[in-house]
Amino acid sequence: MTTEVNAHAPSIPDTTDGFHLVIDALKLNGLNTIYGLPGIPITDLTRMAQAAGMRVISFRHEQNAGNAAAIAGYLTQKPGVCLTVSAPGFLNGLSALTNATTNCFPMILISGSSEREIVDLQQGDYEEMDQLAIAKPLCKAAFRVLNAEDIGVGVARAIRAAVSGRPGGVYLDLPAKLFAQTMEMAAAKKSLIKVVDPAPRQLPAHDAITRAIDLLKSAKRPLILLGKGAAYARADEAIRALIENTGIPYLPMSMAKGILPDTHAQSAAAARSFVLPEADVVVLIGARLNWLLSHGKGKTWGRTNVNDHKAWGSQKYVQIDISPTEMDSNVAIDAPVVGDIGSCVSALLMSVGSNWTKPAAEWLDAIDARRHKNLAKMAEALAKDPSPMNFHSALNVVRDIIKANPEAMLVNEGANTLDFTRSIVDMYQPRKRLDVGTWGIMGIGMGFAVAAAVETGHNVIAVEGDSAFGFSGMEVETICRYNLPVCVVVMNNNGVYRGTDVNPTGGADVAPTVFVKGARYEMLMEAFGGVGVKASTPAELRAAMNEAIRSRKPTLINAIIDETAGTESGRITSLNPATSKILAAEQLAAK
Ligand code: FYN
Ligand code: ADP
Ligand code: MG
Repeated sequence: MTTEVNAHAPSIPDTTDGFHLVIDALKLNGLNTIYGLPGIPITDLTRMAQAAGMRVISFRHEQNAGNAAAIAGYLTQKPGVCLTVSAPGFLNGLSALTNATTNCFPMILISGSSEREIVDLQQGDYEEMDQLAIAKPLCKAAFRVLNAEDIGVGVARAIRAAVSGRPGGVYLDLPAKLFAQTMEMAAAKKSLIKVVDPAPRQLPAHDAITRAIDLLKSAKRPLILLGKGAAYARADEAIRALIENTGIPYLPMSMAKGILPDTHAQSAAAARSFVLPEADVVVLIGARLNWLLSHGKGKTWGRTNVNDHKAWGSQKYVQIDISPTEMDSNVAIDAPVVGDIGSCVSALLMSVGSNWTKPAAEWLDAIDARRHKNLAKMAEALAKDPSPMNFHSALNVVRDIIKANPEAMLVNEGANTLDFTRSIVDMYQPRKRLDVGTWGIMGIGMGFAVAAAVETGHNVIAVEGDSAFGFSGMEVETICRYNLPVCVVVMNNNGVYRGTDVNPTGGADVAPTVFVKGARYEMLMEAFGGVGVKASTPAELRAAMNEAIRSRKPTLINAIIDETAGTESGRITSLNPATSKILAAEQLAAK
């Protein structure tokens, strides 16, 4: 049984209903945008939300709406709201909710659900599913509201759970019956909660700061590692001051690029594989020692030989994080600093003062040498103009465009497309680079692009592998429908990783990694009234991108890349068991 209410039905004076209470509760807390997809039982909720002045952005698939909500949360520090129908719509939104939780993005997935009485007895309701139970292990918190008078509390709890402490995804289950429940207006108003201080500052303990400073003073080869938690925290000025006042080199994780401009003299990004094993004290700021940092172990950190000076335990860590249980999750953390990044970095900064002894020239010079070597190598690769284009020659254009338009948002996914873009395209401002994050998820592209445009109003450039684009490509209709300034660049090399695999049996099916050759992705955008361009040279790509930035029209550029360009899994080939086996066999054969 479901309840659909006519949005235009006359309401009884001095009463309100569940629909309006949900809307009022969200608006009261400054949540004025919904990313979603209408259907039973929330169609009228989307209509009424729009009628009440909320921005309702409708998608073609809930996963993309969910990804939009998640990145809206990252960009605004307010939970992004995704609204879906029951069971299948809910499940479609769930991967985005889980990804948000993994990445520490605050979002609330609100799903309508079928009738509890029927679902719990498994009597076969329309879209029957125990959504709350399914969501629980996949997000930070999950709540259900059964009575209209509890909507205020439900929304307040969802907001606090999403943004306080370590941010994450929250599920809010709203059964269909709730929406039609009525309440007397005065009581209804009183039941709503405007959340005061939803993400309270968490000050670090004084002794934690002293311990961290003492360790840092003992360092000969210190390094600061910035993660996306640091970008999220919006402590840009304090972080910059800490880095510049101490003179310590820093390495940005992918989405932390731009907190300081990538061209900053202290950036060690181009000397990554040198600084990680060589540093003796590493300060992690909003970055976890997960797979992206090889868990603080192994070759990446120089730990190959237990007898050398870089053996286990010789590298020391300061970790700044809001989550106390993050400490020691992979290696021992010698100086944990638990608190919000703004407060922690400011406290460190006070102790650093103005006459901190800069790291030894020997350390800085060694980094500079490695950095300049890599920069020169990069410059050489970028200067080439092969035909067809390769990743370098195409991304060199994107690099120039971002340099000229540093306020533009850059969305990036794929394998080679992701890895090459990360190292080739310099970022100049914080929170401009939005990518696959902690999970290496594909499919965030168009959802992130829509939300980046909606939340910031800036031009959005989405650099997409041809495979990655396929996961959310239908949302180009959404981009056209809302006339968003999004320029999608599809790096088209005819397949997953590359387009050259062949079916070893000689059968009619192409290899699993190969797509239709010569696909006309640009026509997808044209189908909905946007601009489509096929670009086979850097000059064509540059002209099309410049025009997209100028016109702010929805644009898709099909950038034709050499189909032999690209390696299996980009720079993370070693994580692919089959490939590493083949590589090992090849290496053995070569010996
Ligand atoms: C970096 N580098 C540069 C520059 N920036 N050289 C010149 N100029 C510039 N500006 C160098 C850097 O020193 C490295 O060389 C190399 O380029 C790569 O740098 P990057 O990208 O920072 O480092 P790396 O090794 O790729 O980083 C590891 C990683 C990253 C795991 C953090 O790969 C990552 O975020 N991966 C996500 C992958 C993913 O999720 N894929 C989606 C699934 S794909 P050296 O120092 O010489 O090593 C499914 O198949
Ligand atoms: P990256 O992938 O860029 O290394 P991670 O997602 O691994 O970044 O790490 C982000 C970290 O930042 C998480 O451990 C999270 O708890 C932390 N974090 C997020 N927001 C804040 C904040 N405001 N203050 C302190 N720590 C935060
Ligand atoms: Mg490809």
